[in-house]
Amino acid sequence: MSSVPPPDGLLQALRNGQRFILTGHRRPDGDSLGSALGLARVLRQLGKGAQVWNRDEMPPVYAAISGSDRIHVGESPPNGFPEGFDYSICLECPSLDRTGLSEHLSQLPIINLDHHLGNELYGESNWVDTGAPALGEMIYRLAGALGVAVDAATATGLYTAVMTDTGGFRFANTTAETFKVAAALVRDGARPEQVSQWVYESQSEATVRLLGEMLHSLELHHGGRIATVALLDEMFERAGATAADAEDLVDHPRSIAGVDAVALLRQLGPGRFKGSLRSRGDVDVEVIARSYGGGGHKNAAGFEATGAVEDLTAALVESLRDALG
Ligand SMILES: [Mn+2]
Repeated sequence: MSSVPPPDGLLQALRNGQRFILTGHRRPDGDSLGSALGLARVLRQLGKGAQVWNRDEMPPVYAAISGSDRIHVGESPPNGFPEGFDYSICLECPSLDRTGLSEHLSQLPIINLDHHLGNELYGESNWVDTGAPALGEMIYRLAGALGVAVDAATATGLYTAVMTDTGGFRFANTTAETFKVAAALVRDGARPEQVSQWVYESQSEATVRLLGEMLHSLELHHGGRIATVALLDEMFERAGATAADAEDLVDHPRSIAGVDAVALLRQLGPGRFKGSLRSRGDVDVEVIARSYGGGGHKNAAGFEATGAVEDLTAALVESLRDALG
């Protein structure tokens, strides 16, 4: 797929502006953080001021990326905003409200940089390349277009972005072009073993113990195509874990050969559960989540429900069986 080059208007805005505020989406991920911190460094190399501002705290695994300790976090603006800034740069946000900071950011002209389908082109300047595996890859090209040589710290941020958005170079968005960019970033100083250790091997002990608890509850249904798991209050207690430690555990049962759909019920209180559904390919779990008043995407959705865990599980297995056909 041929890539969309950065538009002239964007390059002009970045050259003309002196101080930039950069923000990503709520619940920041590796691509939004690595791209924002990378672009901030590129802008500083051009002699500009750049401040990253996110509505939500980042996951601690990204704390080692250079500059992450200087991100301004929360709803209230950093010092000097908006009068001391020329542009708001929104990264990885298909719509402005995904920042959680729309009212503040729209006080300045907006630059919109993204690779998601359905971007609403809400900026004064928009650069959206849906063929890019990660925004970090676009930022690398942008640095080149601005004539900035990427240093090791910048390369590390952008490598983190590309690695996480491709699931460690495993997802369908991983192309020959992705490896070319990754090779360039490694040449510029990113260290693959270091970044993968930060992202994939820096879990809390409580998370791994909670995984063990969850796997004890694993049951397979419908000829092994549906997996159900539960996380009950006593499991959190035994593992010494909190809700934050449970974040990505639902993805584990999907790694079983033959499993096409997963349901996790996580206890929120007496008789109250958060349901998380995951699926592969055409199996639509968003419809099921919506029937419980929740929502999400086709292959990843969630909801809240009350009842006994056994009854809720049985009902979900039935719905998933229908969805699988
Ligand atoms: Mn992304």
